[in-house]
Amino acid sequence: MRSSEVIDFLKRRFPNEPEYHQAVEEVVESIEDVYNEHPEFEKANLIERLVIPDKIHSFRVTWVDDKGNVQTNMGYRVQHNNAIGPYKGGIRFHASVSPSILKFLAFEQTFKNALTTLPMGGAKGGSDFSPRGKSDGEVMRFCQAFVEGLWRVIGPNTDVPAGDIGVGGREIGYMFGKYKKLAEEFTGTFTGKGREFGGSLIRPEATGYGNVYFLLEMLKTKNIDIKGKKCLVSGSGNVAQYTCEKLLELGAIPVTLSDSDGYIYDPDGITEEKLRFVMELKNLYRGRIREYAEEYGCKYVPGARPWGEKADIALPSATQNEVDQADAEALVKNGVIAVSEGANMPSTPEAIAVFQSNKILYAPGKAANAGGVSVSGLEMTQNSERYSWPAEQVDEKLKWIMANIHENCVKYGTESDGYINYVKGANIAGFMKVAKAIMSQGIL
Ligand code: NDP
Ligand code: 2IT
Repeated sequence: MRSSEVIDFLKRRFPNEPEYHQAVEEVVESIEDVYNEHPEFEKANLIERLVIPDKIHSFRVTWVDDKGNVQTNMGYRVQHNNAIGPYKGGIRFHASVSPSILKFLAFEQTFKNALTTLPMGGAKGGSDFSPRGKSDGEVMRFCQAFVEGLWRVIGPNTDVPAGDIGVGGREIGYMFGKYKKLAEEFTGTFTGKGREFGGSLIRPEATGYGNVYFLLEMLKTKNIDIKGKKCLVSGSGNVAQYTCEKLLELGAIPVTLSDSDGYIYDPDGITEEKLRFVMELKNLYRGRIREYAEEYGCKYVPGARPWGEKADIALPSATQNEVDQADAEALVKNGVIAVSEGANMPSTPEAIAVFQSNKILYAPGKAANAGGVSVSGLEMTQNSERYSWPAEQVDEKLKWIMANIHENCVKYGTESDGYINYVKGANIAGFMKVAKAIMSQGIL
């Protein structure tokens, strides 16, 4: 297998899907050598079977807005691979959602889920519906219409969706309710549910907390203390909020947050009280991050990302390709020691090359943000047991899983000069697990 040929083939066969090509290229490049040590993989054409999703469902979603107008959106579920467990992965509602974006996310999810130690395959779904500016009623009617198109292809042992951009506790509640009604059964078919109906404690916190736990493991390899470190965080949604919460608990100082309109820079640090303000602003009033600057009198930069500010650590937690080469160069120039990705594929390939050639600690999303889906996996376990575990127990398991993922990255990613290539480590560890499972199950 030659990675360049695989990418050429994908580009010819599935043109105009740049995010999908980008995600596949990163993985295929780093597994090339290991793959070629196994002639049985080539014989089974494993690579094509691994990069092309098992199934893609697409459907029209029709709903009625508050003015009585009939609206349409597209709905999708990409079921990438179920070799090691039922399909599992989030649902994204955002105007930019396309088959390319969901194919990249489902592909990444397959390897991420393999790293978690739990039995979950990879999937992703969503819609080009934008919740921005929509009323609660509109969001509910949209979610219900979306599940009408989706419900037949999901189930507790088939495919278990969860949240992602634009999908949080509110949306999961509406989707779960509709699913329960259509399927006429109460099962754990969605994760990230409300606590009252089977949601796991710590699931809302898990992605952000998990990313900080992974960061701690990376810092440990260099005997660096997180206390007092200034941190650039992007986004201001679920992942960004709980990243800040854990950073604060550990004595680090988050100084930025952002949304799709711009970023705030608070040199005094985002304190617990200010974070509560952000949570209310974003989760209840659904306002803009600009309002933080108005409330606390700090800098707001419209139409920009926070990577030019001076800090020690960066935690991109908004969206894909939000850190480009120039951003990465600015971060390195300002002395950043670690970049740990809460978002999926936030760094472009050129940005990753800058981090790695400067030998800074750099963790790709599929390792660093795996805490979210890990606690989703633990929610599935609790639902199967019809039981719920205390928060401390879930948090302990999350810490253990993040440490285990880190250990695997070190095992498969340490280079001859001692530098830990976390991209290579995560990709090889995830790939080998899925590859072995596919090979054992025959040609399907
Ligand atoms: P939310 O919808 O809660 O928050 C997303 C945040 O990112 C918002 O502040 C949003 O701003 C901003 N954002 C979204 N799209 C863009 C864009 N195109 N440009 C600039 N800013 C943007 O989502 P999450 O916090 O759940 O997800 C954030 C990232 O983390 C995503 O990459 C997701 O895939 C990843 N992730 C999420 C997990 C989870 O458990 N939720 C698990 C693992 C990864 P605005 O309000 O203006 O839209
Ligand atoms: O990207 C991700 O890992 C998620 N959005 C969470 C998926 C999940 O099933 O919890």
